[in-house]
Amino acid sequence: MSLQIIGIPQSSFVRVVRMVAHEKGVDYELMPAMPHSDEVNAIHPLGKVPVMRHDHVELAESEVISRYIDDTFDGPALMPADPLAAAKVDQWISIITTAIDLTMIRHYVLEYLFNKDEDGNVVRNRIDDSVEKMPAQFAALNKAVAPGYLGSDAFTVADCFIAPILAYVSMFPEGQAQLESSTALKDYFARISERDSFKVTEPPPPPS
Ligand SMILES: N[C@@H](CCC(=O)N[C@@H](CS)C(=O)NCC(=O)O)C(=O)O
Repeated sequence: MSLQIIGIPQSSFVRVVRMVAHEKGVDYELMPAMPHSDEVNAIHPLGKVPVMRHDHVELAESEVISRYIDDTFDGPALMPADPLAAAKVDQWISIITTAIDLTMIRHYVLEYLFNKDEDGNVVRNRIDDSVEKMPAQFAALNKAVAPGYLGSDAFTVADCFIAPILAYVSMFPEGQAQLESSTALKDYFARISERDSFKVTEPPPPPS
C-alpha cells in the first residue's frame, strides 16, 4: 500500500508531514479527514490530525510520522547524521510543538479565524496575550536561522515544522509586523516559500 496521510490540508501539522513527504520525494495519498472523524479516531487516541497509514503501519503525531517517513524511505536525509546536530534540530521541533504552535496558531490564528463574539467581532483577550509573547519567539527564531536553516546549516524536519506556522501567522497584522521586523527570519521564510514542498502543500484559503 502507498503512504496515506490522513487529515485536513488546512491543518498546519498536516502540512508539516506533507512537506516531509515531498522533500523525500515520496508519493502519498492525501485523505482529507477532520479531527475526531472515524478515520482519525481509529489511529490517534485523541482524534488529532495528521495520522498516517503505510502497509500494516498506522501512526499518529506529526513528529513521529515525519521521523517514520524520513527513516523509512529513500531520498535526502531530513535529520543530521551527527547526534549533536540532530539534537539541536530536535530542540527546535520541541520548542515549536510545545510553545510556538500554541502562541502563533492555537491562541492567535485560530482565534482570529474562529472565535467571534455575537456581533461577529474578533475576541481580543487571547490574541493580545499571544501578541505579548510573540516578540520573544520571533527574536529566538530570527537568531536560530543564522546557520541558513532552523538550528542547522541544512534543510531538516524542523524547517517543515516552522514553515506552515510562519505562513499562517503572517496572514494577520501583528504576526506580519513581527515577521517584517525579523530580517533574517523574513529572508529565511522567503527562501523556504520557494521550495516545491511548500508550494504544493499550500492549503485552501481560510474562511474570511
Ligand atoms: N501533537 C499533535 C498535534 C496535532 C494537532 O493539534 N492537530 C490539530 C489540527 S492542526 C487537531 O487535530 N486539533 C483537534 C484537537 O486538538 O482536538 C501533532 O503533532 O500531530
